Amino acid sequence: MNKGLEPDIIQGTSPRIILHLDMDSFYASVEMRERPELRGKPVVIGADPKQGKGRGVVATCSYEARAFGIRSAMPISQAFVLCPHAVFLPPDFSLYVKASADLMAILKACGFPLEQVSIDEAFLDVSQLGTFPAATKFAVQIKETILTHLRLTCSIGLAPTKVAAKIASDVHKPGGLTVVEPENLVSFLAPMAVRKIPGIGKKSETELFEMGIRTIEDLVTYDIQVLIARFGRSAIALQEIASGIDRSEVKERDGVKSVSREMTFAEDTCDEQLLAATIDALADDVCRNLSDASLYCRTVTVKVRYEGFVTQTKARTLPHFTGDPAIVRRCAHSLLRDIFDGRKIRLLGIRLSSFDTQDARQMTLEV
Ligand code: DCP
Ligand code: MG
Repeated sequence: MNKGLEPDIIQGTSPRIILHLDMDSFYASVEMRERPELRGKPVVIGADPKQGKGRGVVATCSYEARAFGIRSAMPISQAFVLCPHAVFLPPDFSLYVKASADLMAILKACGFPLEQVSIDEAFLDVSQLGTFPAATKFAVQIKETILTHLRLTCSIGLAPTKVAAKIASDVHKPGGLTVVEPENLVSFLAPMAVRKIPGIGKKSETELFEMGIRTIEDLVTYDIQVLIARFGRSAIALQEIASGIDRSEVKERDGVKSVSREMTFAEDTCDEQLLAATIDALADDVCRNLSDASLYCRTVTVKVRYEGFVTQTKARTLPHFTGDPAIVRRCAHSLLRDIFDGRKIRLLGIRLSSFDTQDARQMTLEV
């Protein structure tokens, strides 16, 4: 019994200090770095807006574009209506992968446990620094190093838990540094929208809203039995996280977790030739990204969005790591055949995941 309490006791005497760093408007900032004439302008990265007739989505946009209400994942046609004079650019994924690798190299060189969670964000466990003031000083230095070496800005959150650090890094974007000391943890979390908790998506958010739960504090005070009846045993962990209890550790793994490409058709289609040609183009495109990042993958996922936005995905794990477009094409065609039900398709996408580096693969081959 007592053994199980040990981590809490340790945590109580010497709190962990977790740093979460997230780059500001990442793809857009990298583009603005490469093309100084874009600085200060509304820049939107994503599908071609085609004078408002384009059908894809916004990947991201500069903060100048956000002032017009443009956001990630918004239809590009809507972005065009909000700010027709914005600079619209297609994503240059290899450029972003390179900037990401440069960023992670800087973070790795700091010598703390590092967990990369996406192309532009990472956790560092900086508990060794001992105090929050020391960690704050370190965070300021990291921001300066990134600005000097990469000419990019980032936002940082420091907190005793991963969840709180991640929420904190988002509070004062862009360029923010938000410190949540242990004594402020509960009051920091309390007024936040439940959606801020990683893992709570739109669907769970709606369900929680229906139960009258809007803020993290609402979640903390809600009857746990009712929560369990609705969400199962995971409700216990959820309520703990809301209360500031989050034992998850910074896991040392790095690298991009997936690369994907998707295409929205100009008109919904079930033309099998067009679908096949699109799969080929998407497969070639993602494989190019994979090779730019010196990676091989094992899992291929095909995403189909039908008219009316019903979306289906299917994944297959290959027997070997590959970067060969022909293999990815074959697998993607077969997955599409499995899920295609004859309805008109709005969007097709391919995602590659379960990566290995080329070095690791070569090592495997030598064995
Ligand atoms: N991204 C994307 N599609 C999305 C969300 C993000 O392609 N729906 C890409 C583009 C972003 C990058 O991932 O630049 C990082 O995502 P973030 O959520 O961190 O967004 P940004 O870095 O662009 O902006 P922020 O300053 O809010 O972090
Ligand atoms: Mg970011």
